[in-house]
Parts: sequence; structure tokens; C-alpha cells
Amino acid sequence: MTSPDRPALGVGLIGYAFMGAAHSQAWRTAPHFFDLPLRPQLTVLAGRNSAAVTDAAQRLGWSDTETDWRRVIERDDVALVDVCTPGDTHAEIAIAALEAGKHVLCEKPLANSVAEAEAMAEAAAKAAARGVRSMVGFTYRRVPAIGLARRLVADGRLGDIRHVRAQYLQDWIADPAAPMSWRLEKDKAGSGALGDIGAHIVDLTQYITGESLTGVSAMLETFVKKRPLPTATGKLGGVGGAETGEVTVDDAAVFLGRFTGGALATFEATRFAIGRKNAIRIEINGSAGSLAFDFEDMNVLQFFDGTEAAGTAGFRRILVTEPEHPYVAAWWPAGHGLGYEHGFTHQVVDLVTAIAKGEDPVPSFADGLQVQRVLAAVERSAADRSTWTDIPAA
Ligand code: SOE
Repeated sequence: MTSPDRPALGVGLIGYAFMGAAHSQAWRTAPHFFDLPLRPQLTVLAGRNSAAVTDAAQRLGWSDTETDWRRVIERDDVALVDVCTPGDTHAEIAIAALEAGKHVLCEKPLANSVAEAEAMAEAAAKAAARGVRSMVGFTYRRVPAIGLARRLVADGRLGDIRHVRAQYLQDWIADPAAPMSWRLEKDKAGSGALGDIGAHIVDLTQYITGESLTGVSAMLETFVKKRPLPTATGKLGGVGGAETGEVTVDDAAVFLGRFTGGALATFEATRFAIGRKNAIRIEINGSAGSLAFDFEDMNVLQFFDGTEAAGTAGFRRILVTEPEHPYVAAWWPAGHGLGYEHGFTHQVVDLVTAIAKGEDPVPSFADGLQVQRVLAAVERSAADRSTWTDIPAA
């Protein structure tokens, strides 16, 4: 619980859809479970539609509203701007906020292009020199089992990393009747499954291994090229009408990669894996052991210790709910488990702590830029096809 004596940190949130709701929950909850050095205030929520943003502010707990994000940045009672808009506005809002001296939390992927991400990373570096902090929202880093996975790798329990196998599987547009949304428009989202969910597994695998991708070979596919335009929106998807719109992003991305330490990697990001709702699956094999994670069973990490006697060795199912596990001590007794929203709460905890300590939080905008470079390399490789080898028909 955060002491009422702690200095206030006024927050302005831009956007109130799925991510805005998740971030609101985190800003509200973090000070109740963690002893934060600053007291976040849900000062102002911004969105273009006045009636809708007023309704959202009431539901999500914000004190005030604005219909223009620029007004949020001008306000003296806002010290931090949280950007939860589609990717096409990230760069403009984040750079303006940093230049105005506001700390920034920006949803992933950092931007819609490498050029935008470079400009954001440059603005972040300049701002950091003035004590203004920024962070990109790769929130799954803050799942306790992922933190434990990174700790095991850093402690040498896996040895040298040989294989990285990563999948992010969803199915919310597997039905061709699922309607258009901004996530299916290149102008708004930058890319499709690649940037929306592939970015997470790129970040997670680099975070867990402590290594970076050095190159990729990729395929992208858009299975359903036209979809009904929405007549009503939902958190993801919505209801489609008679008119159709063109899907201008990938539905699925599959790519190979190589890590700095020489590990071979496979990545798959798709919204067409029927039955898989939010399955982030990561398996890593090293010279001394292996680990496996699936977000659909997010309180568990599987670990195989290759140094144990073969006769009794086996994958052990670690229930990552002990107080010694990352973030867990602040929550429930062992075995009671955490959910999707807790990663966002931990993100707030780490960001606020870094701001109070005068440190640069991670993942930084520079980290976001590096992921953006991987996404761009995947797109280039998929378009190029020069390493694709056709198999002659018999
Ligand atoms: C939609 O695919 C989405 O909401 C992503 O945008 C989020 O980053 C992920 O956490 C859940 O799925």
C-alpha cells in the first residue's frame, strides 16, 4: 500500500479502448498492492469523442477528460503521458510529450516504422538527459513466470542457448466474417499479427535469453483480404455489416531467426490458430537445460534440468506463485495465481519506481526501436523471397 504522504504523479491517458482499460486498471491498482515512491493520480483521460470519453472516464476511474491529446500535454497537473492509441499516432504524441517534459509510457509496437521509432528513441534520449523518462509497454516481461525464466537463464541453468521456439497464437479473426478494425489497417497499425503480437515474442525471447536477433528469414500471409466494415466495436473485433473493407496487413507471420550467441530460432505469430485465444508459447533449449512457458497457463513455468540423473530427470512444473518469485510477494498467498492485468500493474510499479529513483526504465524506446528493426527485417525478407526455394513439381 502506498503511503498518502508520497508525492503525487499526475497521469494523462490517451485512448480508452482495450489497452486504455488495461492501463487504467493498472494505475488504479498498483498503489493499493505496492508501496510506490510516488502516488499515481488518474488525472485525465483523452479521446476524440466527448460523450464516449466521459463515459469511459467514469467507468475507468479518471477525474477529468480532454478531447484533444495536446491539451493533456499542456496541463500542469499531468507529469506522465500514457499512450494507448493505435500506432499511427504514437510518434507524434510521445515526442510532443517528451519535449514538453512529460514522462511517457507508450504501448507496443513502439511505432509504425523504423523512421518513426528512430525519432522517438532520439527524443527519449534527449529527454532522459533532462530527467524525463520513457518506457515501451512490452507488458508480458512482467509476468512472474517470464521473470523467473530470465533469472534461470542469467543464472546459467540453461547453459548456452541452442534453440528458441516462440509462438503467439490467437484466433479472433479466424472467421472471415469477423469485421475490420484498425488493427487490420496498415496506415493505423503498421503491420498485422507481426507487429501486434509478433513484437511481443521478439521482445520476450530477447529479454529471457539476454541476447538479440541478428537476422531473419520470413513469410507473411493475409488469408482473408476483405472483411465486413464494423457496425459495432468490441474489445477485439465487433459486429460486421454489409459493406466490406480491405485488409492491408498480414494475418500471420512465420520466421526463422538467429541470436547473437548462435541459437537458432523459429517464430510464429497468427490470428488464425482456431482455439488458441492468447497462447504465447516459448520453449528454449540450452546446453544444460530447457524451459517452456504458455501464457494460457501463465502461473506455470516448465523447467528441465539437464544436469540431473537421467533416470529421474523430467520437466518440472514450477507454480510461479511463491513470494520469492518476481512481483508475487505483493499479491496473494502461494497457489492463488495472477492474471493478464497483473503484468500491466507491474509495469506501472517498475515505471514509477524508476522515475522516483531518477533511472531510465526498461524496456526503453531504444529497445522498442530494436524490435521495430526486427519487424522491418521480417517484412523485407518476406517481400524479397530470394532465399525461398521452390520445389519442382514431380
Ligand atoms: C490484440 O491482438 C492484443 O490485444 C494485443 O494488441 C496485445 O498487445 C496483447 O496483449 C493481446 O492481444
